[in-house]
Amino acid sequence: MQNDGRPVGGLAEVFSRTIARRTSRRGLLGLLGASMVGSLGMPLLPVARAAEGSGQPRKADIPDTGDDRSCDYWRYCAMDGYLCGCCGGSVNSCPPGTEMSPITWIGTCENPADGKRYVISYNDCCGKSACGNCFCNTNQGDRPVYFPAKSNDVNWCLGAATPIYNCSTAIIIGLAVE
Ligand code: ABN
Repeated sequence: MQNDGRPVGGLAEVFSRTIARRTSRRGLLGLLGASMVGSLGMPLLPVARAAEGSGQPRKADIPDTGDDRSCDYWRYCAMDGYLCGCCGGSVNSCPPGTEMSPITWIGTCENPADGKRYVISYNDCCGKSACGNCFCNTNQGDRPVYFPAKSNDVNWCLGAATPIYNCSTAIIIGLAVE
């Protein structure tokens, strides 16, 4: 078949002409927009449902009390290290220039604000020499270092890119299941 002197495949031409006749440009844009909005929402749905169904509170809903730069703060019940909040980081984050250890020691601490027990992960921050501020050694549930899996006296930076220990965080993992 010829079109303006250019050859066009027969079946392809019939197909594209049919599509062109049946759709408007606005309609196509609408369809494209709807599919983009739909695909954005899709990955969120299972995540939202998982959080709802797990029985775990959302982090933002956990009540809090106390000074997270003081060793008395409830999340530090099983701490052994320098508080990252006194070292340029925070209770949840490492100081600039350090990286969080991917392996960690966990403890279970009671939150005085709601009387519930939470699993706390004491991730070390690694890559700068020991901070030296706010040393905290509460050790609840700690066992001698010859039980490495139950001891907090371990440099978890040994599992990071650099073994140099700087400070420790105390991150809420979730409600403890007794
Ligand atoms: N997990 C805190 C720590 C770091 C280095 C040595 C002992 C304990």
